[in-house]
Amino acid sequence: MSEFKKIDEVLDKKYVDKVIKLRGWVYRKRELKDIVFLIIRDSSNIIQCIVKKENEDFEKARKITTESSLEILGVLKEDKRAPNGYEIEVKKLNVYNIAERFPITKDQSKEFLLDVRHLWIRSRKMNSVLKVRSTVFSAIREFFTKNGYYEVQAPSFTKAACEGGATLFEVKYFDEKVYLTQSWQLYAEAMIFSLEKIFCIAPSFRAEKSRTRRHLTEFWHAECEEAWKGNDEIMETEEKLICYLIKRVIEERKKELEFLKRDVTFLEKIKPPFPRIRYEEAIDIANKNGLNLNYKSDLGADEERVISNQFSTPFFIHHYPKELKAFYHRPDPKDPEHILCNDLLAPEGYGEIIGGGERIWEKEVLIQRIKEQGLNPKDYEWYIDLRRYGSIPHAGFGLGIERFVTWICKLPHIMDSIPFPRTINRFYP
Ligand code: NSS
Repeated sequence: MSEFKKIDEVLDKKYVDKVIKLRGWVYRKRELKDIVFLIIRDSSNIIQCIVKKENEDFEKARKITTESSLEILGVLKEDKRAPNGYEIEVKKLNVYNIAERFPITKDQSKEFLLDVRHLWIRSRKMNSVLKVRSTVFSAIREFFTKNGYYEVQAPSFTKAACEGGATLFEVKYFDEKVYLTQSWQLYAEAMIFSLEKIFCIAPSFRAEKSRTRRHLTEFWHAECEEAWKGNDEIMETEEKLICYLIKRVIEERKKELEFLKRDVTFLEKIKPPFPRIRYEEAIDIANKNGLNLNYKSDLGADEERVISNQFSTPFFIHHYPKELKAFYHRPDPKDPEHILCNDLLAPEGYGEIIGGGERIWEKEVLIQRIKEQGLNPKDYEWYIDLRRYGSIPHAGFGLGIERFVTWICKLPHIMDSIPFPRTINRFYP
């Protein structure tokens, strides 16, 4: 066991008047004639430390700058005026590095904070978001493994589009041209013939030219594929996953949600089943709220915001017109102009967080849909093969992890939900 404690651990009556050792960084510093106040941060929290003039390290403390790294030995005291109600009277101070003038001061522009992202991730806001994000990743794994799914991986270099050619990133692959994957899905559909219930957490890449609050060019995708399921049943899995993630985030990260000023009681009220509305009903809701759409209109960020503002729980939109979605979605045999697909939208204006549905499992229908979408069946030979050898009904979905984290933390922009965001004009640092 390390002799050093974490700040969160010592914010406790049982350590009052005890000698403790901490290490971390200087979050703020204030100096009076006879006393230096240092607010120290570590990964867990912040605490006020005081160094008095009679301390032999007083001069050292005066030279300390914001973000300097140090370790201290001191005695914990209760003090109502201090942040978190405790402070440490420093007895000994050891400095690792006196930081140069830290470029981040109050009231910096969003653009500047993105330029110095490697430093901004130390902020308390980013610290809280990253902890929520960490919980979301582990909760996704918990959910799927507890429910009998195998974790598998798919390649990132691919030869054909899954989600439309417009957002493919080309990569020179020796003398060939390949693309960065948009989704594991086509490979997942092959793997269910071996494992039946599978999931994956991996980055997906999309050359998104749209500058919206919800598009990244590299995002983390939690995807699931399952044999023997249809659209209705996969929606059930999606809502169970989302409820599980909300529950785990509230259990583990209430403090962080509160720091981010997220209304936790709003999240606590979310319960399955989620409302399921047909695409046409979604269009009607949009039109009642000031838009002017028709029954073939695509729903982008703006339209989804209007619709999702009318809900206080996540909800599904299903049965989109077949022209609006990727080739692999299964047309409803009772209504072939519409497909057995679903988008799960977060409320409060956030919009789509999951896209999923039932896959075409009949070979002829698949070839026809590939052609209708202007794609070449030759590029999908191995995928069509899956309909030749023991084809079965199956369904799946993909959750955009940053979209989910953005909503659960109620962040204004998707870039706040990932440590180093990638967008059309942002790939540094
Ligand atoms: O295009 S999707 O709606 N669907 C698929 O990729 C399916 N092949 C998934 C599957 O069934 N296995 O994307 C799924 C989700 C979508 O709902 C968003 O939450 C997220 O992936 N997504 C994104 N997040 C951030 N940035 C971008 N550009 C982005 N595109 C999709």
